Amino acid sequence: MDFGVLSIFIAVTVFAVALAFIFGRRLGSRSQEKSLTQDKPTAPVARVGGQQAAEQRAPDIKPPASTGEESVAGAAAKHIPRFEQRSWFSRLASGLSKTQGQLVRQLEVLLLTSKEQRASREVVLDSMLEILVRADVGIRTSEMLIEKVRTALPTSEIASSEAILSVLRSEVLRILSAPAEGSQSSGAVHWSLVPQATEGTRVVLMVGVNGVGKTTTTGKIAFTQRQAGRSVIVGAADTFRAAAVDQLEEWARRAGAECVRLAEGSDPASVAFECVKKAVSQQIDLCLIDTAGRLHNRNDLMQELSKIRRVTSKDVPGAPHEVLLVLDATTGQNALQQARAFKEIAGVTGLVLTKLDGTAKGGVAIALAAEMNLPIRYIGVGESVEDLQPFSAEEFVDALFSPAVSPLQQAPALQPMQS
Ligand SMILES: Nc1nc2c(ncn2[C@@H]2O[C@H](COP(=O)(O)OP(=O)(O)OP(=O)(O)O)[C@@H](O)[C@H]2O)c(=O)[nH]1
Ligand SMILES: [Mg+2]
Repeated sequence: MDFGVLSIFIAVTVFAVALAFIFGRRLGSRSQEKSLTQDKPTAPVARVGGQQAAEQRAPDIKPPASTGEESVAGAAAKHIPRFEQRSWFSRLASGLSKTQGQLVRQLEVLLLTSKEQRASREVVLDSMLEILVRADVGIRTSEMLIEKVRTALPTSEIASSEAILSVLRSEVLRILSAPAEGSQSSGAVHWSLVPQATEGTRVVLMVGVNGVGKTTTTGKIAFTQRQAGRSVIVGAADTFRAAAVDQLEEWARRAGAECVRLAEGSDPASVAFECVKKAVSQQIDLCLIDTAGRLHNRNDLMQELSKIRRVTSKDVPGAPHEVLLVLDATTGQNALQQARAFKEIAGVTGLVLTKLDGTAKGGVAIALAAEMNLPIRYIGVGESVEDLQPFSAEEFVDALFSPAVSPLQQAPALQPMQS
């Protein structure tokens, strides 16, 4: 009997504990659900608010537009960044921010402290020279700039930093504009990718050392020219690496341009020849030939470029109309040595300066314009298609000497929000 009562008591107790446990859990999850539901309205508001705030800060920065092509793209597509909208000046200013910090901001600080300390003009000019050289403006060009400032300064003391920077600014603008103006006034081939009705196909050869951005630049030019409604054909004359050909082919596919390729290891001159021939027969506006990277001190490789140049003129007299030397701005003064060698052997007519976004050595643009007398045709400030633009000396100087680039301008493009 006792045992029976005890059993019933234990059974009832276990049942009650089980019920309490089940109800407890239900209540717990309900209150959790409730608190989540209560939290819900705040979460999207915070996100939307964040986005709105970001849009107010940087109205020209938008999430990258979806191309819808990602699934089709192969391995080569990984090297091709997505199209992203932002104003060019914002990209340029942001891309030049490191050089600006190394050059203009340093000069501002120097001039400010020198004025406070009433430093003598010669001491200040020496320090200015040092800053210019450190920003890769090059010793010769830096000395020339300092001489201009010395002449323009009437007093022995530093009176106005604005006046000094203004002298520098206009002198840098003059230097950067001079080669382009010179090439036009001397009757040399005008830089225009737009052929006149009578001009026929324009042939442009892309040259440079390894990894400077030749293929990317070829692809970007093809892309933007196609967007502008011109017909474009590209030639993959880097026949050493299959990957290089694939990379260009992918760019051409995206741009809507034909790509001429031959078997791996073919003579690069044959590719150039075939490409120009096809361009002429199909009356294509622009024929861009991408070549393999080569060391400027390797004579055999440099001679190969001469051969490529020669064959392009067989079907188009006067071709190539432009030989663009692509230079990586991060290499600083080394870019000058490359420019000297390529100018002499490959008949370079213009420069493309890439990767300005990754360096404080952007002052090399000034040295190149001053010492090489070659016009800068394009500059690259990032990997996106829109980060390569025709060079404008005015814009470059405006961006370089503009007030400090705010963190907002430097902010990376917004990524699409996670859902
Ligand atoms: N940050 C930045 N990267 C760039 C720029 N231009 C090109 N690049 C990158 O530089 C790398 C090399 O570019 P490529 O176009 O393959 O260079 P290449 O001169 O064809 O190289 P080789 O054919 O091997 O000689 C790629 O990752 C590009 O995305 C630029 O303006 N800024
Ligand atoms: Mg390449």
